[in-house]
Amino acid sequence: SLDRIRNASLRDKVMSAEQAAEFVKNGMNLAITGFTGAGYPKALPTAIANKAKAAHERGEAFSIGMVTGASTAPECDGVLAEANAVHFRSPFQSDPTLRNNINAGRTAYQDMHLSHVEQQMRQGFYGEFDIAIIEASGITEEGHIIPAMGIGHGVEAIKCAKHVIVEVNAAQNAGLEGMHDVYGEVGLPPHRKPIPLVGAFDRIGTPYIECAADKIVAIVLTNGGDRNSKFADPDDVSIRIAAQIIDFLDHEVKAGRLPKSLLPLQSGVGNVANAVMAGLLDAPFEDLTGYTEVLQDGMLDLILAGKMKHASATALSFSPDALQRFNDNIEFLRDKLILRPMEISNNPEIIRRLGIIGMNAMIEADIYGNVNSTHVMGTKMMNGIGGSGDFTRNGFFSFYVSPSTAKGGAISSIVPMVSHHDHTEHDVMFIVTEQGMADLRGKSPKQRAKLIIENCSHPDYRDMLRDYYDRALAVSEKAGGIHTPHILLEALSWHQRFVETGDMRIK
Ligand code: 0RQ
Repeated sequence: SLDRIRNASLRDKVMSAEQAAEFVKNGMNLAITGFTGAGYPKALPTAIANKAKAAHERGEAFSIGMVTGASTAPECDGVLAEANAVHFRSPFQSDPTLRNNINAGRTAYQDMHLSHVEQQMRQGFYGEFDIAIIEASGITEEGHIIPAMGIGHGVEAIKCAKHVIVEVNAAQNAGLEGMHDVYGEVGLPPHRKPIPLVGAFDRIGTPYIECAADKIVAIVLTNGGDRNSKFADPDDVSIRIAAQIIDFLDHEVKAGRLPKSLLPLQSGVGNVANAVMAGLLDAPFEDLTGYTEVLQDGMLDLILAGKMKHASATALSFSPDALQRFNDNIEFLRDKLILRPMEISNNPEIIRRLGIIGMNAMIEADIYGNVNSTHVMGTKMMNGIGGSGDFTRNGFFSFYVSPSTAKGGAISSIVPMVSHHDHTEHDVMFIVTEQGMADLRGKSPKQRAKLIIENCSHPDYRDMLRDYYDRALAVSEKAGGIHTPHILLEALSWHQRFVETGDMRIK
């Protein structure tokens, strides 16, 4: 697979992952590509993890700081976490071992909006980056890097790191070349200009990432697939959630408030998000478009079915079957898919301009429409906010979806007060569970509470929520402030009860 490196002089830099890992020293700060199981390095993390394990056996310290695009995979985050080799991690993860290290206090984790990552790297908020590790599908004659299934923060990683290690992965389809649109001119204030993207499918950059040859210290050849997890077939709950969103959008089209092609769609990760996309296959819309961060099976199938004209993302995250469909149809897809840096896919300026319809999953919402996407019972990190905030704050519509209960009914996803705030009542426009939908636009907190309790909560919890709300109204009236009624000492008691008894319901 040396022929993937078309620049002959760079072939001299090819070495084993173990040799390349020698550049990585204890305490270094690394920018490593990877976005929701796509575009992460396949070989170096294991080589670094082995170095860490050997050092730890000798009684020496060894750990790295690590900033990625988003989540990676067992052979990246997983192996490094397992070797206890990560002292700092940002901005999004979903690996069980790493999550345990974060929740056990072994890894410091900064969870933040993905649209902020590159500007904060550029500005030096993370300190200096010693090394960038980039997955590529090839290198051009000029020595430019052709990314693989995701770009994420790769452009900025190369710009700001002192040295670059490239993993050239021959398992990635060579036909990816040309699908990327690399725009790296966002810059820093006060010298910023408008980003010249006015349509979801505009091309504004180059199909490769420029990298000075002398920055590249090592190239490692790999031949392995991405994470490619399988999706569950949409279950009854996901199908009911999806159907309500589609009905609502259809209603808006019929009322003349949305075009028949809707507005560009963003969809979060997970089974419900995928079910919404699957539901759109049979919906009465035409020429749909996507402007999202992760593009999963559902959007791919909309494109292959001719329902969606084109889509833009920062990463392609497919199940094994969908990857096969992608590879089989890459010529057809070439002018229908664009991969961009996440600073562009998640850019507030563009999301606002295009009027994105954002759909993301949540852990819980409260009766006023505040949403928690990240923390279980207020303290335990799940994955992170990812790009959900970028799309919620700036989208034209922002939907939050969840089953109305979790853990077999022991947890209500609708609670008196969220145990952690990620998206505030000021941003969230729709809450949808399998029970129903609450349209929160143009509503006061008390109007919202009625809608969320009556439409979205599970019947097992509805009377408890009504009771809380009625008493909160009385208590807050006495206290002289009923704009957002609460009984402060009771507002989080449902979570406390779950922590103590394993159930939010009163026995
Ligand atoms: O746990 O796997 O142990 O059973 O959370 O829940 O219902 O399968 O839903 O996979 O869509 O995940 C918010 C975590 C939802 C995800 C979250 C438990 C539940 C289960 C998963 P188990 P589901 P999903 C694009 C946008 C933030 C980032 C984001 C997420 C597990 O969507 O990380 O949106 N979002 N990015 O049992 C306790 C509750 C719970 C709960 C669910 N109320 N209390 N546990 N669970 N609700 C992507 C990027 O930005 C990169």
